[in-house]
Amino acid sequence: MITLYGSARSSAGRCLWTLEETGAPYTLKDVDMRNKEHKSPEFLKINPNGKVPVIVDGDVTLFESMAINFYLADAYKKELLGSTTAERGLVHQWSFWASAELQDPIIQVFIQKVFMPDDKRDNNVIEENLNKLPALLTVLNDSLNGKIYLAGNQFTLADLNTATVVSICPMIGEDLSKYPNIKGWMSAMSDRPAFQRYMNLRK
Ligand SMILES: N[C@@H](CCC(=O)N[C@@H](CS)C(=O)NCC(=O)O)C(=O)O
Repeated sequence: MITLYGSARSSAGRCLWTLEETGAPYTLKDVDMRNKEHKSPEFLKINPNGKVPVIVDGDVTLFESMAINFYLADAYKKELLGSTTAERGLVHQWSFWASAELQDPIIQVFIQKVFMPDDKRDNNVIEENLNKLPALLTVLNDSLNGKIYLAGNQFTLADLNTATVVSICPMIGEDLSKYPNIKGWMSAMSDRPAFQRYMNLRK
């Protein structure tokens, strides 16, 4: 049985969505971050970084949400990895792009707008990072031209790993209606039963 440590509202969310897509049985173990459970000696044994998510699956213990997703797909639903070498290349490309390029500016704005008290909020950080988004979102929007999925003709981790980052945009006030292909693609993502089950766990 797989155990996923973390809450649906954290980076563990993308692993939860992947688990729901695979259909593999799992247990979700909430980590009480307010009480610093993620820094406890017990937790540090499974992730010395003191962060969620972590999965334990038999002898396998893994941290880093994207790596966990690749492991889950490889172990439980290989279609999510793409069906040809070229598709697998694209799945890696979009997953690395989402985590290395798109995620940071979005998270920087999210931290300032959602977590920072009014008197500590740095509007320069917000502006600087919001300014990075049009170029990035245009790349994604243009890449989706005439396409349903980011890699090949089926849903893969390219879509899931990228969509989990894009899904933060409305929470930081980034208007996606300027990007019709992204809007349509996100709407197809949210129609997926596994996505809906994951969203129910966020409530
Ligand atoms: N790159 C990591 C990021 C994990 C991460 O930053 N998790 C946050 C919650 S969303 C966390 O545990 N933060 C606690 C801390 O930094 O002390 C991943 O994708 O798994």
